Amino acid sequence: MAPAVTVNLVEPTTLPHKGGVPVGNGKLHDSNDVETADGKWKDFSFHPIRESQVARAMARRYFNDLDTYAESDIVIVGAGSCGLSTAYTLAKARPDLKIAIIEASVSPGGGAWLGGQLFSAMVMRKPADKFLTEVGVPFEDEGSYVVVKHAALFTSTLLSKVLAFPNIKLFNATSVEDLITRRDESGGLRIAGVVTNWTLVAMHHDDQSCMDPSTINAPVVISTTGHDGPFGAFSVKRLVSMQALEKLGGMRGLDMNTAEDAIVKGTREIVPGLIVGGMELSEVDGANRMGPTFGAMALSGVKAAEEALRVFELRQKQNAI
Ligand code: AHZ
Repeated sequence: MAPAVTVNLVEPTTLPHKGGVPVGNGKLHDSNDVETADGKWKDFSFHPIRESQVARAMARRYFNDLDTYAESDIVIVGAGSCGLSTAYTLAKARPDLKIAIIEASVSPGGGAWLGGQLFSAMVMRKPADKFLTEVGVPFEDEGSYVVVKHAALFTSTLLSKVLAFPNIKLFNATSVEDLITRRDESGGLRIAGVVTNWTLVAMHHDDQSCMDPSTINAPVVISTTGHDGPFGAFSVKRLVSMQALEKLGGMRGLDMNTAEDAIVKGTREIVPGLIVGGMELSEVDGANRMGPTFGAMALSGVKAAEEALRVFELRQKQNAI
């Protein structure tokens, strides 16, 4: 007969945000800790677990997060270099705000895992080095620009900081499929949240029916979905199709000097409730692309956070109804 599995139940505590679910206290057994196993791996075993504990540990937290963030303060669409820089700046400035990041891909980071082409190093022109110092990413100083030895070091460091904020939830493998809209008394359009679906579901709308989406209400949405492509420039293309923008300017050819300044300076609220940053903005303004220099993505994120906080109280009041 198989030996009975004995399960150690741990003292419940709660997650930092409201309505938290119980989590373990993280204490290890002293009998088979990794330190004491040194040289005695034959006797080593993991603490016992029942499969349902694993399933519940994941499901309970995920559904609690869906519940908690169904009303968010700010939604960031896209977790590329601009979206992650926005999230870091916002969460640090306003730990009281609930910030949801929706990322279509399983892996957050967008195009920032490589520097350019398939090269490793990431180049940022000054003064974007200030953002690297703030986040704790080491770099080589080359005078007017700095070089991070691997783009993945930038993205993994920034991502780890972003995910550590208790007021941020990243929903990856989740796509924004539409925008929630409201009309004010004079008929003006305002963005009031996002319509979401699991990306794998979103990819099968053509061959499966009855796969309606879900929603997140928020007074401010920040869209950073990159330049046009299968998933890119999502929100601004939707603004055109709902006739809230007449047309897109279309991203222009590469000019590093012009492009980076234009993206940072132009990061703004395009329609009430929707701020656009990063390369998505190049499609609205007809700005140049900059290719493999990433300073504008970091500082557009900083500007997007500033713009969001500038309009937040007003949009929150308008969104109360
Ligand atoms: O998966 C996309 C990527 O991670 C995500 N995304 C796109 N559409 C989405 C949707 N719902 C949820 N509907 C969506 N997520 O958005 C992220 C965009 O990241 P990115 O790296 O493509 O854009 P960015 O603006 O943060 O950085 C652009 C980097 C570039 S492109 C460029 C050039 O072509 O010249 N130069 C630079 C520095």
